[in-house]
Amino acid sequence: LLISFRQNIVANEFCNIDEYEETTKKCNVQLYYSQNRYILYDVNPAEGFNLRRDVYIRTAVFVKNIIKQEKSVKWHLILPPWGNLYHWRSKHIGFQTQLSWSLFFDIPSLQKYIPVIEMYQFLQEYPSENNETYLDVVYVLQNDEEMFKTGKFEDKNEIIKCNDKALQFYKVESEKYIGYFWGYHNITSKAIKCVKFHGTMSGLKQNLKSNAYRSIMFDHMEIPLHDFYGTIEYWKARRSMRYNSELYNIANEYRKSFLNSTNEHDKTERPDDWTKEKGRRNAIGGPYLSVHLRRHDFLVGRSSTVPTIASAAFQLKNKLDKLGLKFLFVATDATQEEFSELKQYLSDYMVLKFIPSDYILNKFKDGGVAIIDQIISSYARYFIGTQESTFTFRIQEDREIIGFPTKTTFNYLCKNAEKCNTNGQWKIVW
Ligand code: GFB
Repeated sequence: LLISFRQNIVANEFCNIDEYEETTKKCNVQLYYSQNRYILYDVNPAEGFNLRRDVYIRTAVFVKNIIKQEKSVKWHLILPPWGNLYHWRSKHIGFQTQLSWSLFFDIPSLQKYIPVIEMYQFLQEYPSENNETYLDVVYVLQNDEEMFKTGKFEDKNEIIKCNDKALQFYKVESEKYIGYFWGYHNITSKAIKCVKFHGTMSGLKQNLKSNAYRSIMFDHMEIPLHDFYGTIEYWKARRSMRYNSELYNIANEYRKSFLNSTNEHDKTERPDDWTKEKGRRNAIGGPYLSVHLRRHDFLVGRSSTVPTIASAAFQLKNKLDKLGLKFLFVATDATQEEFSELKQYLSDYMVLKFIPSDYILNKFKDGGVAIIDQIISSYARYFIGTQESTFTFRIQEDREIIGFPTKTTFNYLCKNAEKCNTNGQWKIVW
């Protein structure tokens, strides 16, 4: 049946021009009897943890739409292992590569939004040949530099000749390309296609070709934008990103022990199941102010908005006094010297930061410690963030979900103590 069908399809609806082979006059597609289809993706190596979390949301909403539109096959999204991130600098805990999503997130919660699978599970269930997993195709998405030069932007999804020198994938034999593939040496691809892309996620639908490909990978998935940012669907995907329950437990223990904060007291109790959670604005939060004090590369890259430690201390002191609070929780990537300097300026207050035990750091790595900082910050009575930091944005989203009044959330440190122009308020939609 497969053979006769393949012979009969010549440049018909199943056969796109790039799959039609002139020599054989046949369509170079394979039909699969299994209904499972797998979407994989990776992100530009330079991007940080919290932008990657946003790329997941874009992709998850895309997959949700595909599932609704194409019901004849079973779509799965493969969670790209975490690793090699520029900001994950703790050296003594070994390599921070190929970390599974379950270390940071609650997989059953993610699965209540779309069918997701960890990479190691995909490698177990996907057919392999000689212990090698062959993806059917990798689309390497690229920005259209011309549009950035001219400033004329229009949607584009065009297969172009790959610039082999810039390409991170190498042909080793016919229908076999090797590349980084999250550090897995046993993953290869049968085809690599370079795509000049501009537009939103839904523009990728035409690349899926579920009748031809069973596994489709998109590299540089940060390039397609949200179809609609901040919609109910966006927030559903965001709400499904509950953290690993152990990270909540560590953060809750810290809140209770050092900040006199519990969910019962603070009116921040939530159902275990995110789909049962309802919109509200009456969360009170623990009796502390929290700040995300972003330093490090922001001191150079964002010098026009990042305050000095002295100025940050001044702004925080004002707010602590206004709110009548004595406790300040600091989430920060500041050096110990910078933190000590801040404490000196604020010696009349209890200034705290979370210091992980060796056990916690070894187990949950820099990514897990960052999430613990984010959780503690998200339960504070009042939060002040750093402008333009995606780390701050994720805390604000968590506070929106928990149910705080917006005025306690969308606040930023300014370069100087005067009021400054800050980003918009991305309020939750239920
Ligand atoms: O997550 P991220 O992309 O947020 O990068 P931005 C910041 C990383 O630094 C976090 C660490 O993922 C953490 O590893 N970090 C920052 C922190 N603040 C804290 C904190 O309060 N606590 C802990 N534990 N860790 C992006 C950069 O940063 O900004 C890009 O990733 C680029 O490279 C862009 O520079 C402008 O959005 O703040």
